Amino acid sequence: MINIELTKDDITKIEADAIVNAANSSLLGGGGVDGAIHRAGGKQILDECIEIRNRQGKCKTGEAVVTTAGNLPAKYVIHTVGPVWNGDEEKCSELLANCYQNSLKLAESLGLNTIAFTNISTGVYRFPKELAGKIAVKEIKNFKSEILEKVIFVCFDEENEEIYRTLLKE
Ligand code: AR6
Repeated sequence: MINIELTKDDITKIEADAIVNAANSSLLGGGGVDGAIHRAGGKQILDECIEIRNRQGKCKTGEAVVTTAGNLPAKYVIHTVGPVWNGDEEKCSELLANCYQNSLKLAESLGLNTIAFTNISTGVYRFPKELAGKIAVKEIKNFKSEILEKVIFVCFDEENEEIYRTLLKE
């Protein structure tokens, strides 16, 4: 079973095998956590994102790609593209679940033991935080792995931290 931890922190400081970035489909960076990761990780991350774009085109919503973590303490950055909340609960929930599943599968295919997630889509993309938290926790709990040992939920704001604290007690 995967061990789940919760912390309130800046994900760029986390020492995990992989940290998961809430990117956009351009893969070319942006604001929020994406901006923070590219700023702290350095140009190598963007260079690899550009290589991926040249190879496969844009990253679709719900999918995930991996790059080096550059100057960050993590080994890899997994970039996933969350859905922009548009009120279609069923479709948005499915796409957000795909983000978690595809990131976990990618980490497993690389033989990684620890992975740290941001609260994907709950910033600029306006996904309701409570529902996003429920989906995140459910997807981790349902993921069966012989390789992954630990998932860290890295919350940046108090509201998300409180939501996850409650969800993880259940
Ligand atoms: N460490 C951990 N979490 C953070 C950090 C950080 N340093 N900074 C922000 N968060 P957002 P989205 C939290 O907006 O909603 C970007 O421009 C934040 O509190 O970063 O998926 C991309 O390029 C929130 O809970 O991502 C896309 O265009 C969570 O990270 C778009 O934003 C996600 O907020 C993606 O929007």
